[in-house]
Amino acid sequence: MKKELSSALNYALNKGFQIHPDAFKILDDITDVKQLEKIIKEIIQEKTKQKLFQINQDDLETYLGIKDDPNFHNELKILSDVTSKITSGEGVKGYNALFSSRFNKLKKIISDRPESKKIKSMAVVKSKLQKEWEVEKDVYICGLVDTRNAERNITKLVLEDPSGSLEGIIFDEELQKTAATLLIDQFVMARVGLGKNSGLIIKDLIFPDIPDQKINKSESEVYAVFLSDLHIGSKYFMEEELIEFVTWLSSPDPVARKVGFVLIGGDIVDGVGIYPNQNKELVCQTLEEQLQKAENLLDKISKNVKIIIMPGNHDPGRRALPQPAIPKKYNSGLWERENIKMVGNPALISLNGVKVLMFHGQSIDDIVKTTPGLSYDRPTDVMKNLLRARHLSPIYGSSTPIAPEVEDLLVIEDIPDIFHVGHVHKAQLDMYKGILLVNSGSWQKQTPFQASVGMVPNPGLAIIVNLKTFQVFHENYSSNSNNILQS
Ligand code: D5M
Ligand code: ZN
Ligand code: FE
Repeated sequence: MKKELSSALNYALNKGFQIHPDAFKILDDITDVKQLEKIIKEIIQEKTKQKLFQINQDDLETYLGIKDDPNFHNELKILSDVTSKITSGEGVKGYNALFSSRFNKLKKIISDRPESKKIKSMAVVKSKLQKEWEVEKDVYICGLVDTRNAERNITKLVLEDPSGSLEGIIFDEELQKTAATLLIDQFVMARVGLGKNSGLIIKDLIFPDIPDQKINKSESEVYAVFLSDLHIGSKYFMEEELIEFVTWLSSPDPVARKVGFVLIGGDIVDGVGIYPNQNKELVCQTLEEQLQKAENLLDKISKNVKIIIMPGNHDPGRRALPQPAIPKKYNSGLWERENIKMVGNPALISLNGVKVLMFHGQSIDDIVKTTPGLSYDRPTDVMKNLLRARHLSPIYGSSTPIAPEVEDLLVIEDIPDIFHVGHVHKAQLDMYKGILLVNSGSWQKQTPFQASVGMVPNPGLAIIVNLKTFQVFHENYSSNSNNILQS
């Protein structure tokens, strides 16, 4: 018997464990001493929890991934990826096309509502205004929000459709609160009536929103891990913790054994030249080095697990939304891996039939700036606003760059079962109309910039969802014990 094997055996015996002869044969074939010790320790740790004190062939086969669980099924489908749809439209004409595509797509979405039959164009309502139409006959208009102004005790709203724009006044207090959540350039429908002096009064605001629907679940038990904002290459990337998590993923832990998918929602690397003097905070100075490090890390994950990589604002490709997948020229290894799928931002994927909408979440920056009551501390509230607006990044011309695509690829056309966002480095969970909202936090410690603006991240949390039951788990690898998930 090899010396290492006999010491591993003694270790097991001392812990009160027996090793079955069939298990012994498998162990005898393992030549890597470190691996041998690790396997024994981890299996013992796990089986002690289960109060089972024999190591048998099955334990080793499961641990080593030799045995395939016949019920393990992890089917990945890419339902929609912007990468292939991106064109390079440019200039004002491009933006006209973008907004008209946005308007048309959202008008179609809202046409499921009965009120939509009474929608009149701005041009028609304008001509009616000139003729002083009957007050009791309210009509509906719909358009993109041009301006929103709260003045003393009224709110003024200008909406625009392809035929023109109209200003309406809101007097009702509750409705003014609803109007305060409207984002510039978002689509909304309004019930309007004629006020004094031929002005328009807005009496109701109707959002495209999410209708009641049935959520898809996986038939078999399989878990998905939600990650984002790794910032590999940054001095503040929590490399040790992420390696520890990835090691756990290949451990015999019963939850880990059922993980079939790992989703990475952007900012996988810290990038180069993203902010001033970034090079002083980088340990890998090139994109190639950063992505190589990412590849090495992901290589430790079992090839049975499907990994989806979507870019964020720190990753290479293009800055403006929608973003294509991280180009192959920076790292062909990731593109060539059988179990890795590179997608654009946003992307709609299906995991055993469960639809997941992945979006990095850059628009959150603009939304928290302009919407009263929203903050970086509650990103899932912002995510609810996006779902209500059925758009991932409504505000044009603020800090989130939007490309002049002919088709607006940021409209939420298909309703997901899970909405996965990152960017704000704050892990958080919530539900909205049956949709599970996941903000997957980060694996980067607080940066000096974040400290300077008082942003407190909760990094080092891996959110894990059982796709059969939608039960959520989390693995905590942060040094901060107060690092709890808020929901
Ligand atoms: O963004 C991480 C978080 O930090 C996100 O909530 C936005 C915020 N952030 C990042 N840069 C800025 C600037 N320049 N102003 C305001 N807020 C910022 P990340 O994409 O990981 O850098
Ligand atoms: Zn980030
Ligand atoms: Fe980001």
